Amino acid sequence: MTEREAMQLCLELARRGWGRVAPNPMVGAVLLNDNEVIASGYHEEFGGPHAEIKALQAAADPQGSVCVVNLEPCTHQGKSPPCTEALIKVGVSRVVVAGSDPNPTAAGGLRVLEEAGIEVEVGLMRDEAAALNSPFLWNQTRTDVPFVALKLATSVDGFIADSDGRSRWISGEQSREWVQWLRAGFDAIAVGRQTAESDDPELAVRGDVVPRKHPTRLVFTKSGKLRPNLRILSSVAAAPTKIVEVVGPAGQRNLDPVDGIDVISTETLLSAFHRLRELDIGSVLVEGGGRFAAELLGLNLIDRFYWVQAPILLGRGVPAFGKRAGTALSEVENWVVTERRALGKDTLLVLDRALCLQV
Ligand code: AOF
Ligand code: ZN
Repeated sequence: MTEREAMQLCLELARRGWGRVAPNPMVGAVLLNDNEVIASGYHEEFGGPHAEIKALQAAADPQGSVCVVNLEPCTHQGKSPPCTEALIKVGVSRVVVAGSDPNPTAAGGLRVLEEAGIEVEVGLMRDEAAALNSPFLWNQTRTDVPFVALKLATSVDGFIADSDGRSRWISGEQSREWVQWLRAGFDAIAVGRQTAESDDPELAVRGDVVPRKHPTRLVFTKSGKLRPNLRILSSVAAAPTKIVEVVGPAGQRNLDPVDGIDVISTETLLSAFHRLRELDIGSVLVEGGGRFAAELLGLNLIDRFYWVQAPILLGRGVPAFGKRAGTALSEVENWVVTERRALGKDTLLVLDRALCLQV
């Protein structure tokens, strides 16, 4: 196996930490000896051993091997001793990393390794590794708003619901299963009032990945009104739930209190996202609807799209994005395709804002 293939394997292993390691990054490590994999490991649980330690523990004789890992090994005494120390102690000959660690507490590993006489290479599959850990990287530098991803399932002609407002089911079964996996990795899942009322989703996580913490369910409302018998509001024991009421400059609160549900009242939608970040919500998955999505886009708050395209044409219906200001083609922002694959009969496209990948 080449070092590049080993890095690819690191990313696949790292991804197994989805839903379990946040706010830590997802990290995988592979030890190579003469281009043969002698051991591998990944960061499995928040607070648990780091990827390099798991790989070293799994190796019979790691001395002289090459350690391939998608994040700079840490230097800090955290919940476990520093990975750099462990790598130096067993005498690995070379360390290949995808990108450096922007967390000031853990950073500096590459220099420490070099000073110990270990050959170091940085940058192999940097973009792929950055895309994997965008929410982590975002939260290291941006402490004002969470990382926000928008998930949308549309017809080929760009509708999220038919002309009667029905959206069940545009996407196929496999896509819906994948959404369960996706939700598990976010701190919060959000919908606008209209979607909460027309789809009445529970926003639960019922997939194979049991999240370390169930994502907080968020319903955004501007009018302050919310039908009281919604499934989200009547299943508050199932998951943390908050209503975000954007009250505007007049500041009038309209919402009747609902048992077991926190209400966040803010003047603007942007200040609501500031408030969420203050509450330690570092990543939000927005699941609709079109108007809410358009508003978030208008505020430049969306960092990632998960777009599921179903092979159907509706002709008329609810557009994926409500009214937005136009942009000339010459001035348009280019998004980076970080994933493109089939989900059964549907097609998944993941787009990241270019700035999220600059690390
Ligand atoms: C690594 N390998 O597998 C991971 C690293 O709280 P701790 O002690 O687990 O440290 C968490 C920090 O360590 C995290 O914020 C990030 O900077 C780094 N993560 N480093 O060498 C790993 N998960
Ligand atoms: Zn470490």
